[in-house]
Amino acid sequence: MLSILEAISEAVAVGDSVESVEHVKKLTQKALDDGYEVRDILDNGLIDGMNTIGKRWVNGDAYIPEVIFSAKIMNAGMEVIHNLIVKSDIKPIGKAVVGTVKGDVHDIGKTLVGMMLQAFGFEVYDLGVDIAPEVFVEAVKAHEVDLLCMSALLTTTMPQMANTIEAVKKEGLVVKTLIGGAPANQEYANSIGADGYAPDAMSAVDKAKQLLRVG
Ligand code: B1M
Repeated sequence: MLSILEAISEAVAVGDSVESVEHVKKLTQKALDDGYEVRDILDNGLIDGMNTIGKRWVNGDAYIPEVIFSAKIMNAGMEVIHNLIVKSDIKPIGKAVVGTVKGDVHDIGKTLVGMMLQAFGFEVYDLGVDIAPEVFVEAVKAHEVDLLCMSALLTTTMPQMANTIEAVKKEGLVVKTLIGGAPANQEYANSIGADGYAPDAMSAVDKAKQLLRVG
């Protein structure tokens, strides 16, 4: 018999109907009720399932609509976690803008980072995907945020993170920059002058708190 986390992972990876969305919501709620840590549910349940379907797609064993459907199912599970933590009434500890950089439409990891930041006490402005440097700059100014979070999933769009940091510096804005996404790493963050890098959504929360010296 599958453990609850394995069941969540499988529900995300092989989900193919509207029922799958409800199924993963129930399983996620049950895992929370059973006392599983949020990080565990994410890493060994929801994200594990997304990784499985991702690998199947890359190997030619799944089609794009299946990947997109899995993403929807994963987001449904995330919402359950998000609602629960937000209900715990944590006061905002900082303001952050999040977005996926110009030319890149991958939104799952970015959305996850935004949701987790919000869930753990940040006021979050999620700009969406394909965000140009000047749009990030305008959002930082408009919302007077402390933290600018950028996600890139393609090696070809990574340089947009550097361009955005350059644009922010050119404007003389006082804001910490945090980057992430599969092709990014600490070395790259250092090379483009980002203040921080995080490999996953939970680490992004830890890093954000560290950069802003809060929480
Ligand atoms: Co695309 N894709 N994709 N894709 N896709 C990848 C990224 C790829 C690695 C697959 C592969 O070929 N092996 C590859 C990139 C290769 C490269 O450049 N190195 C790739 C490619 C090539 C492409 C296209 C070019 C394919 C094509 O059209 N020929 C195209 C590009 C479109 C574009 O953006 N212009 C494309 C399109 C798509 C879909 C639309 C089908 C779909 C996206 C759907 C959506 O997002 N709504 C898609 C998907 C789903 C993937 C894979 C399978 C899964 C990505 C994902 O959502 N993972 C991916 C392969 C893979 O990664 N295994 C692949 C789950 C998510 C939770 O992880 O986003 O990595 P991730 O986020 C992680 C961490 O990276 C981190 O936290 C999250 C975990 O907690 N993180 C941060 C992310 N952002 C962060 C920010 C932070 C901190 C941490 O601080 C600010």
